[in-house]
Amino acid sequence: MTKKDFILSLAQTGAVKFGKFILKSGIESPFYIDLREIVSQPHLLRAAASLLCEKVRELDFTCISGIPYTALPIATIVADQLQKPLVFMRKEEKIYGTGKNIIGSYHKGDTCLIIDDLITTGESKIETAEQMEREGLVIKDFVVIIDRSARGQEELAAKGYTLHSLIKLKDIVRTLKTTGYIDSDMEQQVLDFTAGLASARVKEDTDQEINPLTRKLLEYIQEKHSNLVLSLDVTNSRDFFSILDKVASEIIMLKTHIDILTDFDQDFIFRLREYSVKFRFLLFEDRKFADIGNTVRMQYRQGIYNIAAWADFVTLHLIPGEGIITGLFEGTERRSSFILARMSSEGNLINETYSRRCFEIASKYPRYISGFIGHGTSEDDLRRFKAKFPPGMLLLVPGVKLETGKDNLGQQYMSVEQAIRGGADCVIVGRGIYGTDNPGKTASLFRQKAWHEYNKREQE
Ligand code: 5BU
Repeated sequence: MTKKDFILSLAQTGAVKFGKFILKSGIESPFYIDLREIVSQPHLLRAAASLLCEKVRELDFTCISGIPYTALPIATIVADQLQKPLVFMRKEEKIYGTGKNIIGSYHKGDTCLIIDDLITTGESKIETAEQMEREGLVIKDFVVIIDRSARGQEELAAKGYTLHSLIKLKDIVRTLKTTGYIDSDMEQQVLDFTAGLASARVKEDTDQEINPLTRKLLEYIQEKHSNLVLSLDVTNSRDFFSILDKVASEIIMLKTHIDILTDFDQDFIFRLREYSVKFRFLLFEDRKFADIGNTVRMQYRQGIYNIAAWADFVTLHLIPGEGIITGLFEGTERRSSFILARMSSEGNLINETYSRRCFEIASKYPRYISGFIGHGTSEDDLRRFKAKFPPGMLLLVPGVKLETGKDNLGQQYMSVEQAIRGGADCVIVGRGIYGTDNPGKTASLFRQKAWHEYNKREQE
């Protein structure tokens, strides 16, 4: 099948449509492309694979991969036609961190060609390439059926990857216009739309409800020139306040695990509040609630710790579903939370789908949620994670030290610079500060490094 016939068939089967379509972002588009349909049309599937084979024949690769789901059956046919091994990444089960994520066999250092159906932005392609590289493959080239992106090729090139495409959006409209399938008005609308998207900057959502505690935290950051959250994980109040004395002026929030204290009493909370008022920092109990709404409500508002009475923020898992949010916060005043959208510990079970669901749910409760706890395998990985946040949400990164590394119980550390450059609004540091001989001086160093990077980032 020729490229022209292939384009016509795409329009005839409805894989490419023209009209008015509301995209996920809320923007109205004059066209819509969904190539999933071709997997059920044997002649199109074969045509796509043959055209791809011609395109990639001269490239240098030892194995082939298709990005699930649509590109996977296509890549299978290409691999068969070129007699090359097929490997592919698990889709929804991608475990952040380590884990065997590739199906099929290969040798470390093999070069893999990645096939996908579409490219809209280069972002998800880069993410896939980096994940495969972490598993030991070398990625040089991508080939897609349709390139409808404004800058995908440049974005990939900036990371050292080459994008090849069978068809560009303008080939589609040109072919369909010359064959009378669409008129010149529609052709122009599509071209204008893509040109507009290329230059459009994401609009700030000004109507958005700003969480008062988010605002307070941002004020403290500016006022104290600090993005530092101290995780003061010591087990007696004498050590606790002796360290706090030295670091209180450096931090904008104090993170506690209140249940590790061996001598907890009401006086402890009284003193804690005095410090937080005097030194202007917020209180953050890292309770990691994870039960049904009715239980977390009691855990939060009753019991000897009575967390709701003093903690500005708490952490929670969304594993029980949305009920945990209303259970915790309905009827409370000025209380907020951070959702665990990723964890810093090695081999944790959080995957991309889970993180994405956290973002979707959190976006419905801006009154009770200030942001997410997250971590990354690199600065870029963290940046891409944060790019998916709903507007106005903050990123706090634990597992931070001056240098990268690990402890012997699976904790993984990013450096302060990596965390802030990757988008952290605050870094959470525990042993990196309280475990040193001079916590005051170390806290000051962390604060200065983080603040320096934060300013550089915000000015870019
Ligand atoms: P560290 O001493 O800097 O490793 O302590 C980190 C703190 O952050 C500690 O209190 C953990 O319970 C907390 N933490 C974390 O390390 N990683 C996570 O993903 C989350 C919390 Br959530």
